[in-house]
Amino acid sequence: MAKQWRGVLREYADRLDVTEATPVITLGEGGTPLLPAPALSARTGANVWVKFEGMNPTGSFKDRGMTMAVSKAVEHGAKAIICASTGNTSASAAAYAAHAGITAAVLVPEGKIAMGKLSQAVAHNGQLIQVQGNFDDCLEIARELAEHYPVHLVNSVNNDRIEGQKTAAFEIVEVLEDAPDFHFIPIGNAGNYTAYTRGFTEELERGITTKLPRMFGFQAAGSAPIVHGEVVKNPDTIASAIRIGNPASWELALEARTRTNGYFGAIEDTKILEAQRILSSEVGIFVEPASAISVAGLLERSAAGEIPAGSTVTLTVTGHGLKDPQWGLRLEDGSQAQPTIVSAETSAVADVLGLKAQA
Ligand code: AN7
Repeated sequence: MAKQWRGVLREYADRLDVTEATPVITLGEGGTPLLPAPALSARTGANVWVKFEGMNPTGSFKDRGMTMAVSKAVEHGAKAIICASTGNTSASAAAYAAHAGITAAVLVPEGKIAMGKLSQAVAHNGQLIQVQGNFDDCLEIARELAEHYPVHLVNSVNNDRIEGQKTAAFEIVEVLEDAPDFHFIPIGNAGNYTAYTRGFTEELERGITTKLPRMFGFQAAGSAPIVHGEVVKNPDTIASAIRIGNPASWELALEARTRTNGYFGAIEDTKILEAQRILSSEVGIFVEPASAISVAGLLERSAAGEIPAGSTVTLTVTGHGLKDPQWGLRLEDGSQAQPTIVSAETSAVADVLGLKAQA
């Protein structure tokens, strides 16, 4: 029988705080493809690879951290977990809690999370609470609840989440057989930026790699507290996953940028949507808007002359496009795609396609 990927806790048991006493709560996360992106290489002159994290069981990278956080929560006897979320964390928390047979309470900003993610949280029987506030308000409440009530916090302020997420860097190194020169990644709370930096650092310390990648992180222009160095009170962007004004891992991210000679940039929503379309139409990978910011960041930095030809570049795209499918139907001029309707005749379809019958 072909070998089945066993999830990140089992695959990387020697690199994580997993013991005999840890119940492994897994949905088979990790082991996602690192795909060459010839169209992006052609556009930039770099050697570009995409880490497609939408291939995780709930469709985002959050599963890597959630298998760790929920397994450790259960190890410590937790019967209920709680998180604040812009959507993906809630989907993942609800799924892993369901698998573990415990309760997940999820706090999301009212009306500000994508339909697919809302659907997942409900489908997995999460206790979904829509808060009349933004993500930052939700996180504050979740922290206070975890402090004063018997619920275990699984946001990325919980180090178990960062630990699980660092495994994506291990997987990249396994494929490339070294670290890349540059790694591009979206930033919301900066947990994942921190996690990849930790993963790449551990690989360097083990002597597996020869360098640290320069860690390039991107926030949406209307929601760019780290880039501008101040909390954003009312963050605004179509990339709802990263609509975060006061990132939880801010300090860790600053430290990681310094250590990797990294960069933080802000990207306008129109550029995010353009990059999403380039990735879906030229590479064949459909991601949600927040994830496309990695691609937009690369195109922007490349145009600025900051990415030397021949550099090895990896991009993390964090969540699947099916989470928030409305953006795929939006055409470049902002209008909605209208399907062409024809009668049920071969010749009618051929006419629309501009095909001429062969002689
Ligand atoms: C697709 O689900 O914060 O910088 O509550 O869903 O580690 O926060 C999501 C974040 C990037 C940013 N891409 O990662 C949540 C949440 C996608 C995301 C990020 C998120 P961090």
